Amino acid sequence: MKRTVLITGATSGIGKATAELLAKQNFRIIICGRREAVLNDLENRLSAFTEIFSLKFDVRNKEAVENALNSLPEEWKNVDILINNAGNAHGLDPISDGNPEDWDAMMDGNVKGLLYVSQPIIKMMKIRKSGHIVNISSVAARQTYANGVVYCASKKAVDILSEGMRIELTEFGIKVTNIQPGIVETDFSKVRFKGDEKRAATVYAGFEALKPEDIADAISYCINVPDRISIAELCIYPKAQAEPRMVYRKF
Ligand code: NDP
Ligand code: 8X3
Repeated sequence: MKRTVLITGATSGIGKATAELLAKQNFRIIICGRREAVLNDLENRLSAFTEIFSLKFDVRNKEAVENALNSLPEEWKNVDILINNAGNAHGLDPISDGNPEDWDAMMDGNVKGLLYVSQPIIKMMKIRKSGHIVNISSVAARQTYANGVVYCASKKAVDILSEGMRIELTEFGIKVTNIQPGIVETDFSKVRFKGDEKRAATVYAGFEALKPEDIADAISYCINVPDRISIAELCIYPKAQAEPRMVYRKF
C-alpha cells in the first residue's frame, strides 16, 4: 500500500525536488506552500505518477494551518510521513542592524510554523502508533555565523525540536530524522536577499553547490530504509564546503 507523505514548502527548491522524486516512488503526496499557481502546476504534473493533493497555507498562521489540515478529505488524513521543509532566511545583518520583521519571519516560519504543522499530525500518528517526521534543519545549526545569527538560532531550534520529538515519540513507534544540509542552490538566497538575484548568485559562485535533488535523495533514503532502522541525523555538505562560512571557490 502507498504511504502518504505531507511536504511543506513543496513549491520550490528542496521540497519541490522531494515531491518530484517521491511521486515516482511508492508514495501519495500532499504538497503544501503559499503559491497557489505553483501548487496547481505541480499537482498537474505529478498527478501523472501518483495521487496528489495540494494545500495552500502559510505555516506562520496557526489558524490557517489548522483549517488546511482539517480540510483534508478522510482518505488523506492519515499522514505516514511528515517532511517539515518550509522555511527561509530573511536578511544577512548583524543583530544591531537586523530588521525585527525579518526575525519574526524566521522564528515564526522556521520554528513556530514547524510546530503548528507537526502537532495535529503527531496526535494522529500517536493514535496509529506509527509515523515518520523528517525535519529540515541546516548546517547553520551546527555553527553560528556573523550576520546570520537569528537564522542560525531558528535552525538550532529545529535541531532541538527534532531531538525532543524523538525522545517523546519513540515509544509510539514514530521515527524522527533531522537533516542538516550545507549550501544547496535554490531560491533560498534570492529570498534572503529580497529578490536581489545578482547578490544571490554570488553565494553559489566558484564551486559546485548541492542540488535540491541531492537532499531529496537523502530524504528518500531515510524514509525507505527497513522499518527497524531510524536515521536520526544527517549532515550533508557540498564537497567544497568545510563549515558554514568556509567554502573553497575557484575563481
Ligand atoms: P526555497 O526558497 O527554494 O524554498 C522554500 C520553500 O518554503 C518554498 O516552497 C516556500 O513556499 C516555503 N515557505 C517559506 N516560507 C513559508 C511560509 N511562511 N509558509 C509556507 N511555506 C513557506 O528554499 P530551500 O528549498 O533551499 O529551503 C527549504 C528548507 O531547506 C528551508 O527550511 C531552509 O532553511 C533549508 N535549508 C536550505 C539550504 C540551502 O542552502 N538552500 C541549506 C540548509 C537548509 P511558498 O513561497 O510557496 O510559500
Ligand atoms: C542554509 C545554509 O550556510 O547559508 O541553511 O546557512 S547557510
